[in-house]
Amino acid sequence: MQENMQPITIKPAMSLRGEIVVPGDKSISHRSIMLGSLANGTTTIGNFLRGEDNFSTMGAFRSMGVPIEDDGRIITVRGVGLHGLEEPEDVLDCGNSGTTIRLMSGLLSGQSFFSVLTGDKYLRKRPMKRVVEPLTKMGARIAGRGGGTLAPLAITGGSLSGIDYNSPIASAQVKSALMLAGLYASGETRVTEPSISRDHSERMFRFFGADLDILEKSVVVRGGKELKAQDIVVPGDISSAAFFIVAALIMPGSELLIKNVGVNPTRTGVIDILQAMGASIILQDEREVSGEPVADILVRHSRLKGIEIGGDVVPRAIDEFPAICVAASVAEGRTVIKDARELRVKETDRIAAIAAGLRAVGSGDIAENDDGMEIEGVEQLKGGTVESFGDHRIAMSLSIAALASRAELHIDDVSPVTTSFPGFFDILQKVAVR
Ligand code: SPQ
Repeated sequence: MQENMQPITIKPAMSLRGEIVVPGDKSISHRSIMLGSLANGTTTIGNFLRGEDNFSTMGAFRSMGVPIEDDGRIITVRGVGLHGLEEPEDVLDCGNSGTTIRLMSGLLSGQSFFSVLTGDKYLRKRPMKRVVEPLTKMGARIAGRGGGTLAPLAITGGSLSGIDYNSPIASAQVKSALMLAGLYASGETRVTEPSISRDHSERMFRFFGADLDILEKSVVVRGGKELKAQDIVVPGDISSAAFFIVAALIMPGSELLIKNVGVNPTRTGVIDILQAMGASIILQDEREVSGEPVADILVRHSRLKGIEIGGDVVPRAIDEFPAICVAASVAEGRTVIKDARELRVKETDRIAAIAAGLRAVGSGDIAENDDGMEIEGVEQLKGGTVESFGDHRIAMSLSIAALASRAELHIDDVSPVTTSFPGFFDILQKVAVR
């Protein structure tokens, strides 16, 4: 076994019952540190996600001279203004976080100093050309392994010019990298996507007073306008809630209330997909917090059926596919997932990883395609031994599959769970009825 691996054995449960709160949204937590650092004045962040990925972002800004304090409840960011970042003394370590490295590459391209971004062995395999190429068109000077396509990325900051970029993929990371570069560019920076990806950057740019237009599938940023510090409360992460939503749906007798979850329409694809499969999911007390829609989510056990999933809903549910695949593995009939090639370039190849995991626990027939997969549902999974492939979402998806299995399940390593969901196993323990 490798050092620091954390194996676990999970026993089946009868149902999930009770009320839970999931930690703050990972995407919004990243962006709150970034914009808080670039703003003038003091930003406070409540319900910040204290996950490894967000600590990577926090560490990077601290290394560039931004005072960031954490009193255990509120994060206080003493913004240094658009032009107040300092050259970091060392390489910036983004750990496992694609969001950190890609968004930072946009931001750092517009600074007046040199910086290097790197990450763990998984991040160093993930494609960076998607940000390096358009940033280079804006005038950025970025060198990296593989001809500038892989981290480490070395960035010589300088002056940038706005571009009109048609992104070939729906990616919030590409869009946000260009938006951050756009804050420093002359003229307008326009990004258009084939379908809309999560719009947390757009919402937060507006919240901090940036000069931007939000159009249907495009965003336009005009640089130079100073940002104003804000008090932010981060909603619960729907991507974290998704594991418990699926677990409650597939275990007879379950009824679970998940309080305070972000239900931004660019993130609720998982709810739409599961409802189309027959899920009982009800949004209660819908409200708005810090420019983001929030609700409580009531989930009851439901008999699910296989469906076809593809098109615009895919980017709206991209991180929830491992959990959706678990739901599909016990649904009646066949589920077909298309247009989801992006799953192949996440923390791991999530199509291959979840297919391997589900096969190992006795799923029905699974066919892997280039851009998705087909899953034949079975009555019940069997349990067994599986691998997480170093991916937090694979580890948590297989953990919920374990609850609904006939026999116990061994997972080789659940240490990656702290990337996005510290406390996951405590909550699981609290609501699982055995
Ligand atoms: O940050 P990272 O490692 O890329 O995290 C993931 C995840 O599962 O937590 C993807 F692996 O979420 C991305 C998401 O898939 C977070 C994100 C964001 O905050 O902007 C956008 C999505 O990625 P992309 O590539 O579609 O832009």
